[in-house]
Amino acid sequence: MKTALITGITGQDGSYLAELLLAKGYRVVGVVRRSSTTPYERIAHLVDRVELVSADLLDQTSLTDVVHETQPHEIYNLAAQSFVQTSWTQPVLTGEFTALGVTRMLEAMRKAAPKSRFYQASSSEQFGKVIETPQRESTPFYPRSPYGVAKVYGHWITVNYRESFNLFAVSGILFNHESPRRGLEFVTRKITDAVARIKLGLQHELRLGNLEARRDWGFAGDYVDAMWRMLQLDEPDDFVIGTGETYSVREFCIAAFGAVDLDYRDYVRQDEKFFRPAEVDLLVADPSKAEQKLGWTPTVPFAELVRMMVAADLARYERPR
Ligand code: NAP
Ligand code: G4F
Repeated sequence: MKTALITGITGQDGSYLAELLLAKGYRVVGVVRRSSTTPYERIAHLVDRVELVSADLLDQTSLTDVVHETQPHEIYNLAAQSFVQTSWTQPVLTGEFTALGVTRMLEAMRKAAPKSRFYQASSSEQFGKVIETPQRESTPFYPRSPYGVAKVYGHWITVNYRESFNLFAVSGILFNHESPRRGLEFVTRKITDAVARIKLGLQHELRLGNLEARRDWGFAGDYVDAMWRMLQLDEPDDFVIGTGETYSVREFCIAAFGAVDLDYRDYVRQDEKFFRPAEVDLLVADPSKAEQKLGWTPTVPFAELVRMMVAADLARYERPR
């Protein structure tokens, strides 16, 4: 039986990845950070089947100990301060978690389990003010936020440890991926949650920032499968993962409100508070390398993703009524 260690198991991707690996027969060990409460809502249905161990991206000793004791075949480093907007108000913390946290995990693996295979959660935010469209593995990085800068560091330190120490370490440059488990502060979930509340008379307007930003949005369940495929290769390599389609925040609103027969123009208001100091205007992936070398293709088109998220939020609010 293979063992997988997942940092960030309580997050959106961690929960889908744990499901996938359990279905494949893995022993799954998840890193959680110490808290006075146990907010494991995304993995509540899995806690009997996974092992949870305590460690923190800020603490080298705890990370090295966990890797030493677990001796994982595969390490998925998903933990991060992942909300771009917060990276401007907490830039140093974001750098500690999202950049140096990667080095700490790589050091833990190098010292305690050098034969393990390491996946780093890189991001399309690294492309930022894009140099070319669509973005592929060779596209130069131009990050536009402290988060994006931290992810560029995490990406290159992973490449560097692979080349310096001959570790099996790869970066997946993943474009935005969403689901009913997406955090409520991210724009897609903020919209689908508001659509459900408005439809049920619990809310009357939705305040958003830049409606013209374009993203390549896919389904998170598909993207964790790509992570796993990367760690099954004969040779470590980095991949762009996305759908190859791009839509604006406005188009997401049209689809989400349209799913419950509402017109977004009656409810959406723009608010300066949600604009960013520097924006990423356009992201769209060229996933052809992943298609060819991983045999990976996305299975959930944009319209279906939006409908899935709206339906899940409606069901969530309707349940207690
Ligand atoms: P998420 O839902 O925000 O989950 C983040 C996870 O990191 C949570 O489990 C969180 O634990 C954990 N974490 C944060 N700080 C930690 C610390 N100091 N020590 C230990 N754990 C810590 O993020 P996601 O959407 O699943 O994304 C997973 C990864 O992929 C992240 O690295 C993100 O930056 C990257 N990424 C995401 C996307 C996307 O579209 N979703 C695209 C590209 C890359 P708590 O539950 O305790 O907060
Ligand atoms: O949903 P978002 O906050 O996601 P963003 O910034 O693209 O980052 C997400 O995807 C990255 C991959 O590219 C990940 F690495 C990262 O961890 C995260 O998962 O914002 C999407 C777009 C932005 O252009 C933002 O300006 O939506 C725009 N937007 C407009 N109004 C808003 C809002 N974003 C948020 N969060 N809230 C708004 O009210």
